[in-house]
Amino acid sequence: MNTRIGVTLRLTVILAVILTPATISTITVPAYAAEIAADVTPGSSTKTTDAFSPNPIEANVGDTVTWTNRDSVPHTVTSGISPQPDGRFDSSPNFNPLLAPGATFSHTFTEAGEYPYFCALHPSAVGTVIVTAGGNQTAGGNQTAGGNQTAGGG
Ligand SMILES: [Cu+2]
Repeated sequence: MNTRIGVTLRLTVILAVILTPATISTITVPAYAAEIAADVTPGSSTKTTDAFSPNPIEANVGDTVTWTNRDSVPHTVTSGISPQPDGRFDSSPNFNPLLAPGATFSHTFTEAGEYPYFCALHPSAVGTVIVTAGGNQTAGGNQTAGGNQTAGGG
């Protein structure tokens, strides 16, 4: 009898913790995900860290980055430390399809971290996406407190 009551109380406490508004706002972070535009810049075939713009691209977990090829020749957006793809994202696996002039490539970042990438056709063209777990920033609630914003940097 006592054990059963104890279990019931414990479940109630657990449910109360799970259903608190703070927890819910953390879970729904992807609902505030942003769309971030980036460019493969004109003339990027002969560029290095200025081949992609902005560089670095700063995003929050859940955000989607869309690259547009603003150059007149094809390129790729390939994750990894140039020239070695790491398979995390790639506009052009095995160079197919190449990112033609005017074409776009999108990737949604679901984990915090630094994501180096490059053009597989022009390995000197490199960029970085920095993804932070700063989802609460957009939700607004914690923005004034500032705590989560700073913590997101690491
Ligand atoms: Cu290229």
